Amino acid sequence: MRPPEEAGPAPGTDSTDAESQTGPMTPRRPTAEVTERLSEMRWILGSAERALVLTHDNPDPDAIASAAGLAFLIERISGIPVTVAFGGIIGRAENRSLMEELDVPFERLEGLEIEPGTAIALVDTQPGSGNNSLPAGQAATVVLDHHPARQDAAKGAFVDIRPDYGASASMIVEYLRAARLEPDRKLATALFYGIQTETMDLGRETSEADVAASVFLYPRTDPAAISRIRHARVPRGVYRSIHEGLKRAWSRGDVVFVPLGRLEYPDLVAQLADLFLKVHGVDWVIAAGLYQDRILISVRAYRPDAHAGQLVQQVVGERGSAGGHGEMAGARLDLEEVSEPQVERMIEGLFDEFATALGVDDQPAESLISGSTGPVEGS
Ligand SMILES: [Mn+2]
Repeated sequence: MRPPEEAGPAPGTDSTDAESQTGPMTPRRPTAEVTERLSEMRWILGSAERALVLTHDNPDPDAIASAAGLAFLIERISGIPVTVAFGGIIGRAENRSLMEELDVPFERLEGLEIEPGTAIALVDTQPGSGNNSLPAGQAATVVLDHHPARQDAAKGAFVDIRPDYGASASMIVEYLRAARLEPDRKLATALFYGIQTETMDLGRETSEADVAASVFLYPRTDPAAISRIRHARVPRGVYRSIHEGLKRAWSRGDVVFVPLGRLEYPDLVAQLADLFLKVHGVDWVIAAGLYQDRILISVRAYRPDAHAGQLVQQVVGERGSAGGHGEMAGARLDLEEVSEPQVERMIEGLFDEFATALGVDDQPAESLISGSTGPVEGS
C-alpha cells in the first residue's frame, strides 16, 4: 500500500520535515491548526476531574474506534481518568469482533452515574442529533464529529466538526499525530478498520485526510486482526433479514425499497441497505425495519451529489429523529403501542413519501428480484 510517488507534493510546496518522514500522503490540514486546537482542547479539559467519552447509540466501527482513540488522547493530554460509553447495543458480528480485538473497556451508558466534575466528550455524534444517549440537561464539553453541524452542537465548549471528512477516526488520527502520540497496534487497527468501513474502502465521501490517515495507520495495524474482524462469523438472524429483504425488496425506477420486518439487532438495517446498493443500476436504497419499539430507516445513495441526510430529515420531519451525510443517512421513529401490521403500513407510507420526494412515484413498482410488478406483500 505504498503511496504512488506522483501523488507527493510538487517541489516548492509547503511540505515540512515532519511530513516527509511519513510519506507524501500526509494530511493537507496544516499541522499548526490541529496543534492549536489540541492545546485549546487540553485547556478546556483542564478543569475536569474525569472525562466520559460518549459515542452514538448502536455504534459502528468509526464510532467505536474514534471513541477509543479520543479516550486515549484525553487520558494522555489531560492525565485524567476516562470512561468510554455508548447507548444501545453492538449487534453486528463484525463490530463485536472489533471490540474484542480492540480490547478497550466500553461501558453501557444506561448503567453509569455521571459524577460532578465529569467532562463529556461526544464523538461521531453531536448534541441534538437524536442518535446518542447524552442525558437531557447534560452539556458536552468536547464535540468531535464529521456529520453536518447541528444547531445544538455549538453548545459544546470545544467543537470540531468537519463534514468534509469521511470518518471521525481520521480526525482522531490528526489529533494523535499533532500530540505526537503513537497509537498501539490494537488502536491503529480499529481506527484503520473504522475509516475503511465508513468510506467503503476510501470510495464513499472520502477526503484526502481519510487517505492520509489510512496510509499513516496501515503499517501500524495487525492485518490478521482486520481479517478476523472483516470475516467474523454471523448469527443466522442476519440471513433471515437478507432472505426477507431479497423476497420483499421492490423498486421504482432507480430507487429500491427494502421492508425488513423485525430486526435481530439495529444496525442490520444499514447493513442491508449497503447490500442492496450493490445492485446494478440502483441509485438509492431506502431500507426500514422494526427493532424493539422503533422503526429504523437507513438510506444509501450511489451518487456523490446526493443529499441523503436532507432527504431523510425532510421525509421523517417531526415524527422522529433523522440525519446523516450526502450518501448515507438514517432515521428512527419511536412508537407506542403499535401492532406489527400497523408498523408495516407505516413503513409502506414512509416508502411512498420517499418515492414522492425522489420523484419516482410515477414509475412502476416492481419486485427487485422476481421481476413481478407491485410491492411484495408481507412475508
Ligand atoms: Mn462516522
